[in-house]
Amino acid sequence: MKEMISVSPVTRIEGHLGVKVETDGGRVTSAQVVGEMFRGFEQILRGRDPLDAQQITQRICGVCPVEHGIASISAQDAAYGVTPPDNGRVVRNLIQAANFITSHLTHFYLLSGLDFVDLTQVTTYTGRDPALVRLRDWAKSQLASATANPVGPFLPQFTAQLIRDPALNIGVIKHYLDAIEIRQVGHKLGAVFAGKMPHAATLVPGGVTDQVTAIKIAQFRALLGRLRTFVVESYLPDVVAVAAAFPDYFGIGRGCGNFLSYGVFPEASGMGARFLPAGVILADGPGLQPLNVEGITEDVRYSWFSSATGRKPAQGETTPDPNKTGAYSWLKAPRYDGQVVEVGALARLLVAYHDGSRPAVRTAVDDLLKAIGREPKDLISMLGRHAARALEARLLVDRCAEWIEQLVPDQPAFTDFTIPESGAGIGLTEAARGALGHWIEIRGRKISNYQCVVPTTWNCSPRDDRGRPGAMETALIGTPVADPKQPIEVARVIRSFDPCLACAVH
Ligand code: NFE
Ligand code: MG
Repeated sequence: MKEMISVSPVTRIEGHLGVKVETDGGRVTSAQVVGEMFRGFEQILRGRDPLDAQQITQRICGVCPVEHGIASISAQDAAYGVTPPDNGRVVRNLIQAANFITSHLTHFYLLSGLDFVDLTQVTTYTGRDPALVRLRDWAKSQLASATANPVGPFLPQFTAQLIRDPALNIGVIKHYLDAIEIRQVGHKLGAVFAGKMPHAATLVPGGVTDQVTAIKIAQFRALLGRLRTFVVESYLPDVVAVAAAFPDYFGIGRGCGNFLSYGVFPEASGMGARFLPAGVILADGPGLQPLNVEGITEDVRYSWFSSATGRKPAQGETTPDPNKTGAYSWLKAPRYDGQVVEVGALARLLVAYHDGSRPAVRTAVDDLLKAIGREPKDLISMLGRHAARALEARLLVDRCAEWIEQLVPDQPAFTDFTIPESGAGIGLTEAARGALGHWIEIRGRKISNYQCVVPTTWNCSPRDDRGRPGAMETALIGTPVADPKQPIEVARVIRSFDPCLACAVH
């Protein structure tokens, strides 16, 4: 029997997302992923001073502002022909890595956690952990009051099989509460060199405006240690345990099998070798291929834009048309060599794994696969995306400990530059959610065009000009749905991408 299921709005994500799926015989046969609002940052930037760009684009999002700032200043570095000194490059990496780690643990516990844990078990908690005791007493009082919306923001939730092992369940709930505190530590870590978080004040072309001092290095080390303890002792083990509790989800939400990464965290002067490398893997291709920036285009046939379709971002246009016939989303449809690709931590990890030149990544992936008794191909799944984020957080807490020792106190972190009369630049980096690119064009020392191609635009894109569904639309196809009124399986696949629609529609 065919059923239409609409999940709109999708909660516990960032931004305005609606998902419609059709099922037949209890499985999804087609999906429409809808970006439900328009924002217009690319219009706002036109005619402005280029140095406004890294501050304005950071306001695209409160979750990944640093990455928009880095993409913007990298595009400007290229347009101005300026190279940050090593201190500037390393400080940028540290601010960006702090944002990745904070974002990943926030996503697993605060956004996705309630898809797995059974909160009602807290009401029978008999232990002495003060945070759990407070939660228990509060939950009991809420449930006793039996209002229409009991125990928000935790309930109501879709009825589903949740974690069955009571010890694991209460342990993950405890870490959910810890994560609320720990993400403050993550923001403080970023703010050591960003001046403030979430929107970094110190990011500029040529490096950073902050000064590297011995005191800041010591502050960073101390905060990193706290974050590291949580990632190593709670986050990664919880993801492994949750994966063991929901083994079916290694076979659900597999998606298109095409992956793209721009690479991130340059470890040599200029934008040279990146800790996580750039590359493309196509399911029916010869394996890992080098990234060709010229392969990136954006289609708009099914998007509410009247501007030209199939453009490369450097020539991109953004003209909204809310009445366009046949369109169903405010996202454009980015494609690589005409192919649908998935971006994100899983793409970065697979590219780095196949690249083979990063022993730390290979060892971390192999150790994880051994711990969960899986093969690399199993990572291409709903659970694989969660595992990739946790592994990346683990790799980054260790790498940050090495980067911080590379800073030289009281040495410059900024190289001066002049803004040319006209010019252009591309800034390619990775945000927590995947490949992020900014394209800037300057005429008369003002921004004449600015185009952003954003991770969730890749992942949540609508159909392209040839009618092929986007990465999340593809991943939803085949998903089993036991009860159309409680489509938890669909929600779990959606959240495995960690979508941010605020970014995607920019
Ligand atoms: Ni608004 Fe973002 C990240 C970017 S996702 S969170 O990570 O860029 O599209
Ligand atoms: Mg754009």
